Amino acid sequence: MEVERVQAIASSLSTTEIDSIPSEFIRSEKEQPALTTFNGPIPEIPTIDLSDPDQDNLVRMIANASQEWGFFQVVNHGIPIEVIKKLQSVGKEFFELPLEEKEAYAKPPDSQSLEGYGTRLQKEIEGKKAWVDHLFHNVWPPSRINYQFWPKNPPSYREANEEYAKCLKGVVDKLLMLLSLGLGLEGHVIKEAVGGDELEYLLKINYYPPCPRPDLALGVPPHTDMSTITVLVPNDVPGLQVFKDDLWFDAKYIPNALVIHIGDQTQILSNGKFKSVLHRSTVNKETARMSWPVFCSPPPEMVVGPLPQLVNEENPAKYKTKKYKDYEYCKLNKLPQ
Ligand SMILES: O=C(O)CCC(=O)C(=O)O
Repeated sequence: MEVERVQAIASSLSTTEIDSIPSEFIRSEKEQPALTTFNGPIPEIPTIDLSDPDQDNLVRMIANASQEWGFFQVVNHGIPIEVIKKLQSVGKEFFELPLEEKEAYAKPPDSQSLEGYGTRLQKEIEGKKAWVDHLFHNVWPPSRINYQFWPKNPPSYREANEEYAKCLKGVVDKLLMLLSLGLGLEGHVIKEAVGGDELEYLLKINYYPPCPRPDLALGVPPHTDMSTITVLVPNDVPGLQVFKDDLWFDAKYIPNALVIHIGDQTQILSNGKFKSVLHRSTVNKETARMSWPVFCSPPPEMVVGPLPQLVNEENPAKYKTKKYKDYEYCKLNKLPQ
């Protein structure tokens, strides 16, 4: 095993009476959620009704949210509630299996891909650990699926995930079209620039066990997503925070909404007009938090850079044009792009 699972650490602590956590999970004062979360009135983080028949209005709302926050939630997105509930229940069942059963899906030590059950994702800054375990596997396109990493238990895991992926495609296509229109381009431009129907959907399940000191630890540390967009389903335990104007704001839990993160590839394509949101997650003292982000990213060989239609002498390219796999390598290893 690469490192001890946080779920195992949490359950060993729950048998003691002491309210403490191992020091490698205690964040510096600059990062501790109790000291850095904004306490005043929270500005309205955009919630967008995706069933709005007025397309111009939708385009405007999504473009504004992507420019100002790089983050919004969508309601009336068309994915049936039962499909989302099944995705959540099979994921929860998997994380409630005994550790040894989950280890059968562990990410192989020398694997180049992110797929598998695991704990550490990126190089740790200042040696600090994140209070979270995860499972990653691709859900689309079929040619990129490796069922080796899809749990066989519960038996309905595969059906629930396939159903969700099928429904999600419609939402992602619509969002990419609206984002494209919001840049003043034809609706197909962004999707084509990130691989068209080869756009890859990587599902991650985050499992944040209850934490005796949620004031000191973080779930996922601050980061932007390297994807084009990320679509996230949370459980009902709040914890996602977004950074804006130098402050960390709690994103409120909206039942049945999908959370959308603008990722680095959209920031690059739009030459900085749309912003990739810096976000992090906090943890809860009593209850396990879970989330299901799907990172929609270009295929590894796809070359991505600022769209030529958006670059000119007054507005030169702000980012390099490079293969997505090279972008990903630098990001995961915290190397300059
Ligand atoms: O759990 C969350 O709400 C955020 C998860 C996240 O940002 C990630 O897994 O990259």
